[in-house]
Amino acid sequence: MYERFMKRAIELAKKGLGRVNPNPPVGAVVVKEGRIISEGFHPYFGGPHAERVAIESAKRKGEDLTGTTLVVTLEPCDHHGKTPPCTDLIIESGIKKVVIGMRDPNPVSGSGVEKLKKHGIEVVEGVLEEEVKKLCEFFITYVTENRPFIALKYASTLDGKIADAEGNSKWITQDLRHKAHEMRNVYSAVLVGARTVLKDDPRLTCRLKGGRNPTRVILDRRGILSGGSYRVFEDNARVIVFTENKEAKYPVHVEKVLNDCSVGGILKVLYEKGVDSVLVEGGSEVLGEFLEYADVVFAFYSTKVFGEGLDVFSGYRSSVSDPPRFRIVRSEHTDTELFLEMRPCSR
Ligand code: AOF
Ligand code: ZN
Repeated sequence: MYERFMKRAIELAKKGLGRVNPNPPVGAVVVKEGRIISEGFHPYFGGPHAERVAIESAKRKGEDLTGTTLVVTLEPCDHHGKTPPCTDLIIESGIKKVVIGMRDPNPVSGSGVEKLKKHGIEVVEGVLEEEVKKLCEFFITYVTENRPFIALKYASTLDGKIADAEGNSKWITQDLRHKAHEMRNVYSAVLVGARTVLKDDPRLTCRLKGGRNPTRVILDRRGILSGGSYRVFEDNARVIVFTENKEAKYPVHVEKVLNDCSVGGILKVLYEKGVDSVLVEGGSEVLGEFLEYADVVFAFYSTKVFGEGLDVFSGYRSSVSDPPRFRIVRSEHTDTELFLEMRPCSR
C-alpha cells in the first residue's frame, strides 16, 4: 500500500548519491488523502535532512499537515547533529503516521521510532526495506563496520587480461564506458596503484555532465611517483597518496599519508578521513590485494583475446578447493562486450 510512495522517496534519495557521503542518501514524501503534497531529499553533506525539506516545503505551500503521512526511506533521527532532530519537527507538525524503509543503523542517531510512538504517531516499518538497504549500502558499511564499502572495477579480455604483453590497457572495453563514469560520480574515492599512474597517466575524474570528481587515492608504497608530475595530481579533486617512503615528495595540495600500506592500514585511514566508499580500479596487483575485501565487483569483459598479458588479479593465489566465488546480480551486454555486477557468495 505504501510501496508506490516509498519508490518515489527512493528516487528522490538517489539525487543525493555522491553528494551526501558519508551521510546516507535519504528521500521523503508527505502524503495527504492518498496523494503526494510535498517532497524532499538530503541534498549534500551537512545539509538539511530529507524529512525537514519535505515538511518545510509543504508548509511553504500553506498545507495543513494535521493527519498526514510521512513516507521516508530512513528512520527519522532523534539527535542533535549538524541539524536538530527530525522527530521533534514531525511531532510538532501534526503528522499522524510515519512510514519508513529501514531503521537507522547509525548508533549515534537514537531511536526515532520509539520517540514517535511515544508521542502517539503510528509507525509502519520495513517498506521496500531491501531496496533501501541497497541504496544505503555505503552508509551501512561505514557506520556498522567502521570501514569504507569496497568495489573492484576492471576491464578484461575474454581470456582474463587487463593489459597486453607490453602493458597497454587503453580501450579494452568501450561500449559501456558511461557506467564507469557513473560509478566515479557516486563513489567517494577511486583508488589505483602507482604503476597504473606511471603507465596510463589517468585522470580518474568523472566526465559526466553535472558530475563530480571522486577523491583520488594513490597507493605508492615505495614512492616511485615522488617528484613527478601526473594528471592524477591535478588539483581538480582531492588527492591522497599512501606511501611507506618517508622521503617521498608530492605536490603541496596532495595529502601524503605515511602509513602501513596494507589493505587494512589503508582502510582504517580512509575511514578516519570520512571516506565511505572506494572504487578500486587497478592495476593488477592492487586488484589482487583487495580481492578478498570486495563488497562488489564490476567487471567489463571484451570478446578480444590477448593471450600473453597481465592477469586481472596478479599476485593472488587460490585453488580449486576453496576459491573466492561471486554471485552475478546484474548483467548487460552488447555484441562484443559484457558487463557483470557480482557480490561475494561468502557474504
Ligand atoms: C542525513 N540526511 O536526510 C537523514 C539523516 O550530522 P547530521 O545532523 O546531518 O546527521 C546525520 C545522521 O542523521 C545520519 O548519520 C543518519 O543517521 C541520520 N539521518 N541523515 O544525512 C537525512 N534523515
Ligand atoms: Zn534527521
